Amino acid sequence: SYKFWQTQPVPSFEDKSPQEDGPIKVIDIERVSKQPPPMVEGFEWVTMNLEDEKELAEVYDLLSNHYVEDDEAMFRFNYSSSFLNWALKAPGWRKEWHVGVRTTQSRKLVAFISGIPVTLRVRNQKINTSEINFLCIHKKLRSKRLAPTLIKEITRRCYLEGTFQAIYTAGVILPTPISTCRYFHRSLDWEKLYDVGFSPLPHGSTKQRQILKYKLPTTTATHGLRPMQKKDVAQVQDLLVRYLARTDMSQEFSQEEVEHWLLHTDDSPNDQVVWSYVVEDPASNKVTDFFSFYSLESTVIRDRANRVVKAAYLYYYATETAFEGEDKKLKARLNALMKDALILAKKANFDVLNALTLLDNPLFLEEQKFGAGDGQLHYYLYNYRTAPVAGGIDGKNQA
Ligand code: YNC
Ligand code: MG
Repeated sequence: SYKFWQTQPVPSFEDKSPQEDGPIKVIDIERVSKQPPPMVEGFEWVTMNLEDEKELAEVYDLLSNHYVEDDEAMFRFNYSSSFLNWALKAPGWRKEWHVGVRTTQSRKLVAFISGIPVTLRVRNQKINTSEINFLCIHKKLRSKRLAPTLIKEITRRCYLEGTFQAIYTAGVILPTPISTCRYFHRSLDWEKLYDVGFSPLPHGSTKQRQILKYKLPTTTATHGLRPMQKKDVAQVQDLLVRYLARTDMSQEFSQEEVEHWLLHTDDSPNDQVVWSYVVEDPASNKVTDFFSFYSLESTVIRDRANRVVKAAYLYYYATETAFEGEDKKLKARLNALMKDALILAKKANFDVLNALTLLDNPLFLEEQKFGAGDGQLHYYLYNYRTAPVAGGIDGKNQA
């Protein structure tokens, strides 16, 4: 019955599509509490300092043991420390939006929630938002209404900085999704996925036939395809912003953000988070296309051998063919690019490439042998009313 959510500035399930887009509630900063809400006896609020390796490792440990699992509790996301560095220290990040809860006695981190600043475009409006992610409560503290307290505290901290809207995703249904995507999976190492229980053997098929089905060429086919470099940032940003403008809702990227999200490198090169490639026309030196994917492993929970599923997630991409107004040409180009993305992900040793039903993905999912998963991802806005949207958002907030 959504005891907490019905008190929040979000549309209820019954609400009609609004006449006009805009905030649900006007916030007066003067009236926002300067104090956090009371914490349960024995626990305290903390601001995490993720520049400190030890504190980053504490967030990593909490999430790797207690974050999102599938419905059967077979797999759990294992966001790496370099992923957290990437996702939580995006341009404009604030330490106050990395909120933790510790036990007073032992100082153990038992809960976390985060936000990063994002300029969101909803149709033709640009909104200053906080992207909320990594809400996590230790398994022993579940169902004690701690989640609403964490949400209220991150809300207070956003309001204090003059950010009155937020975007977030969840696998669960809350009032009220503005968009819903489905997960699709493309096997790269079918046998491994079968062995760990991720992929079933379809009725009437054989292991050999499944392996053959997903076999890929060893080299890419697109002329002019190469890893993205810093010199490409301006062209990629221009292409991406134009490409995303075709959707109802997307992040509005600055050049600094494109560099961060597509070219991030961490101290340890073994922990690469994001892979980005461009297609450069050799005649004009123009970047005509790009695509990217990021790495997010899942722990196989009850596996004796402690294996992980090495998953790549399709991230942003764009192509000039999108502006030529020929659907067939766009479809063919995207299929060529995505086939190369699969080849490169396979080369980088990933077991599977995952994608959501957003952007132009429906144009290639089937042809590239992606299969529908059981997971859904619902998108939400906090304190903003708008009609349902077709998404151009990235789904990086996996849940
Ligand atoms: C969820 N995922 O409905 P009602 S996604 C939001 N997002 O409230 P309790 C959630 N709300 O129904 P538990 C939620 N899941 O009574 C549950 N809720 O109104 C609501 N799992 O609280 C739920 N991470 O503390 C109910 O539940 C209330 O102990 C119940 O804690 C929940 O990061 C949770 O899936 C999810 O760690 C923390 O189960 C816990 O079960 C857990 O009794 C594993 O809570 C990890 C997991 C969630 C990943 C994510 C996005 C979070 C968005 C939060 C909303 C942000 C709003 C915008 C704020 C900024 C505003 C500005 C400006
Ligand atoms: Mg709780």
